[in-house]
Amino acid sequence: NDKCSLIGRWQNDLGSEMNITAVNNVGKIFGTYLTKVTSSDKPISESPLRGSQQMGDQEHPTFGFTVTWSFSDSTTVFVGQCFVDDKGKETLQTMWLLRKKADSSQDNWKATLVGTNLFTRV
Ligand code: B9F
Repeated sequence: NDKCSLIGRWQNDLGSEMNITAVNNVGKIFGTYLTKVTSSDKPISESPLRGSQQMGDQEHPTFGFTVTWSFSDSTTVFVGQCFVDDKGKETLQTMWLLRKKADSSQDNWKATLVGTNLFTRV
C-alpha cells in the first residue's frame, strides 16, 4: 500500500505536462507547467507552479497549486488529491479555476473559468 508522491512528470487529459521538481519538508510544491491548449495568439511557454500539499503520514494527500501563466495575464489554481490504485498506479484528480484578466470590474462576472483535469505519470 504505497503512498502517493507528487514528484515527477505528469500529463493530463488535455495533453498538458507538468513537472513537479520538489516537495519540501513543510509540504511546499515547486515545479513547471506546460499547457497544450490555449486560446490566445501568443506562443505557449513553460510557466512556474507553486503550491502546497498536506504532509504527515498520508497515503492519499490533498494539495493545491497556482500557475501564473508566463505568456498571458491570467492565473489558474488547481486543487486535488493524489490516489494510488491497487496496482500501484498513481493519478491526480483535480479541479481548477482560471482567472482571466478583466478589463474592468463590470466584466468581473465573466472572468472565471472552471474545470477538471486528471493527471497520470509520464
Ligand atoms: O489559455 C489561457 C490563456 C489566458 C489568456 C489567454 C490565454 C492560458 C492557459 C490556460 C490553460 C488551462 C487549461 N490547460 C490545462 O492543462 S488551465 C486549466 C486547463 N488545464 C483565453 C482567455 C482565458 C483563457 C483563454 Fe486565456
